Amino acid sequence: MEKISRREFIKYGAGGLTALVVGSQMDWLENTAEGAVHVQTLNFHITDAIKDMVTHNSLNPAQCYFWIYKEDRFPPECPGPTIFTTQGDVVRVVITNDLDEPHSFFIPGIFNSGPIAPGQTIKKRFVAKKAGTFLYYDNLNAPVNRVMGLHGAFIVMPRAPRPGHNFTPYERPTPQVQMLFDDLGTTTHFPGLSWEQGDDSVTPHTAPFRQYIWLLHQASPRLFRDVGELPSNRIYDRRDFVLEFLNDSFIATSNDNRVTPINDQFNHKPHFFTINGQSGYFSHHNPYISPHQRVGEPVVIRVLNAGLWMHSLHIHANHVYVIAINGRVQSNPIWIDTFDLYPLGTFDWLVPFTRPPEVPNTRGIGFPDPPLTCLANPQIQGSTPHPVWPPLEEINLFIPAVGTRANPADPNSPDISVQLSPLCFPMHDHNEPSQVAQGGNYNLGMIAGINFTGDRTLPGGIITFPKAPLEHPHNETGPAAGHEDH
Ligand SMILES: [Cu+2]
Repeated sequence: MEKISRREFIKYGAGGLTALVVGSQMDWLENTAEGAVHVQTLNFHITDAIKDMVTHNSLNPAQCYFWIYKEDRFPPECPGPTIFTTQGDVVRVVITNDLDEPHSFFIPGIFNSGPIAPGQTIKKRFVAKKAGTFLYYDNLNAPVNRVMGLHGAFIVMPRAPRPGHNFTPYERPTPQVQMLFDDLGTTTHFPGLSWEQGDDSVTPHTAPFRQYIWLLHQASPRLFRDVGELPSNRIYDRRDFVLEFLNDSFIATSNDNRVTPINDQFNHKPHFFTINGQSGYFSHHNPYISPHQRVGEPVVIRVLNAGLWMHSLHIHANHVYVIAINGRVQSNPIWIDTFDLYPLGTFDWLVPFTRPPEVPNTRGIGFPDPPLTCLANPQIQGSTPHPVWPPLEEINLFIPAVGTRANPADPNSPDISVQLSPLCFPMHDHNEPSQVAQGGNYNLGMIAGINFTGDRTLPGGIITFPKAPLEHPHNETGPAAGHEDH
């Protein structure tokens, strides 16, 4: 029987929306995974699915076949749901293998299901004995089963902070990482909140324990399809898989109708680069991927690489502290804006959410100092010299001007002005091929962002930047590539 017959169809990726909390309910759970489902047992089926990738539309079919961990309570998606738990909690798993070859569920240093035969269901329990950032994945026929999509993030929070100290993400932080978290919200360098502090008195409210998962992956539609279409008694050679994924000869894929013949075929290399299963616009604008916080609201970003390519993530607006690499809490948490991640690796970033450093302050970059004063802007009537922060001139700017119509001759056509608020900064991968999809443009690749929605460190109190009104849904301005309705 061809396994392809029972595949499920993924139309809209959830992109980090699918979070599960297992075990005891600790304080940190309250908001860290908003919308998360709280369960006592994980119910997984190992199955397959077809997914619309970022360039998919009626002119350019771009779908990809995956093997996935499908949790009973969620729609199918690659990666599997993010699982949050607390150190010491017992996690129960019920896993059924619906595919034609053995599969497994493996968390390094924590749990190994061993091979689960086709059609078999296993019931097991294990203890989440270490706090940290882990990949769960299928470690059989490595790396084929993992790269085909059988992976997800497993996050273990510590049960308590060290006595007399703030929470960190770890049971035994180094003194340096502990000091960093103790300094958040208590020093002039880091005014605002600590990591574990929320604030319900502001709108929108600020969650405690702000944390984000960036699970990186690469997808090859033709290679994954070929693996899926093998007869049920055969297993894809893992050496061939790696060689083809990394070294298949160059192919220019394009659906540009000025080129004949149109080459919309894929080779065995990856053509799609995803964060939590999303690319481009859809990851950059996903509130579960790109942090939206005010200055003074630090967040942790946990980054994992489930694929076979290395990535080098460059974040803007803030330098970040690398607080753990591959589970090792750092004794010298370096302050950087770009960091490499190799296959199966993880790192944790602390994003302090200080004032963006391009803002000129009396002492230089990033400090909560009095901002410098700029001259009057001759292009703005009535402009007078004013402090450069908060950036009122920028966030009150609309491009093009308010009242600009999509069709200038039709006063009823949509107003296409966009407010420059909140302040959005990009995160992109310096491994350049991952910036595109299908040989396409930059905005379809492995990107995310960081958004400044206000400032809680100003002498005059907390301000929240206006949210740009969405007056014109995309269907008024013509079809967008990808994710269109069928
Ligand atoms: Cu860069």
